[in-house]
Amino acid sequence: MTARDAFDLTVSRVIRASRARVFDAFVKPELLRRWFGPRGFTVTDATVEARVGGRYQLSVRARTGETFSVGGEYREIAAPERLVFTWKWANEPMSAMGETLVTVTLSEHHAEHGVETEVRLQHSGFPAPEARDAHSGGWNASLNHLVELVDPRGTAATLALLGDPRSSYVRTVRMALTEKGLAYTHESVAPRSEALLAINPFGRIPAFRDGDFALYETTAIVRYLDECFPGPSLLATNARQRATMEQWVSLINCHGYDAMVRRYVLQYVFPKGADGKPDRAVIDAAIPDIRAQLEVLDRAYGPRNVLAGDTVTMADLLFAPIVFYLGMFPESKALLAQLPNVTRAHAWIAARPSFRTTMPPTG
Ligand SMILES: N[C@@H](CCC(=O)N[C@@H](CS)C(=O)NCC(=O)O)C(=O)O
Repeated sequence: MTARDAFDLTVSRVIRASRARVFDAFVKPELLRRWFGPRGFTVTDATVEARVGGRYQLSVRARTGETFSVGGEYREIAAPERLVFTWKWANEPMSAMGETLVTVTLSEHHAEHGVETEVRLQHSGFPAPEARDAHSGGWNASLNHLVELVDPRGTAATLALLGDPRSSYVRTVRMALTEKGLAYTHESVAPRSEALLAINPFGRIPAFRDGDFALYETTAIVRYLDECFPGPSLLATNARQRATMEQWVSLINCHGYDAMVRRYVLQYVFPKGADGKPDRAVIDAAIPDIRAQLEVLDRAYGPRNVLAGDTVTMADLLFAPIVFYLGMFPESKALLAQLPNVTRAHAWIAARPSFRTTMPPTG
């Protein structure tokens, strides 16, 4: 490998769309506006003069309000297979790296499901490996966006959830995806399966992919979805409401899941006691903890149906799948019958499409 090779970046994707459609997305400003930039960024300006020697300029705004502009000149335009343009940032410190070159090559194949295009994007001439690496995330994230724009499956072409649908944590993420109105693919895989371990070395479900980007831990996934996609916010908006949401998220993750699911529900679902029966001692020890937690949550709800703020948040999405299971087993069912606020709030969230369409298989 030469020193020069080390400073080039190559990113590729196979997209279920024709080459002409993908090519258009690179040169038509109305399309560029819809995919250019990482998740959570908005294109504020896309000016394109698509001819050799013509110039382009793209500006994006981050959620923080910071804006970044990049521009350059077209060196080659061979529709629909090759596009070469220069690339120079207007903002410090990126502008210091000078002018680099982007070469996009598109090749079309006919696959079983229809036509597909392989996009190969080479960004070359970086003065240092750090500059090259700084562009990898941005291009990969932008190409995820591009896939969603041109692939008829939309976000389901990039967003994939892995995990057994009976898991309460998997259901939390499914509910979040539904609340945000996002299409996704769902692969029902068991904890510690090979597919799972490829993303999460701890083998727990759920795991998640957004194109090349892989993630695990439920709250991290929900936060990512919330930050990167439009749709209603699942994280309460003002400081006190958000902190209250965090309090319940933390309580459910650190104590609630342990008592209600691990030490109780799972004793019924995967009995480990004598004669293949639930272990009575484990269940009896969990009940007082569950009662104490549910009583606190019942008071927290008061007359409201959500745990923080005025709308559904990640705290409700974590709790609802657990309450669903508590309603199935005798001791917790009896406890819920004494807790009118938890019961009412659960009935409210259970009527939402995000809950109804994510029912786990029973049995
Ligand atoms: N902290 C993790 C917990 C995930 C978790 O415990 N998932 C359960 C299923 S609900 C699991 O994978 N259990 C199998 C195991 O612990 O080996 C998250 O928030 O995603």
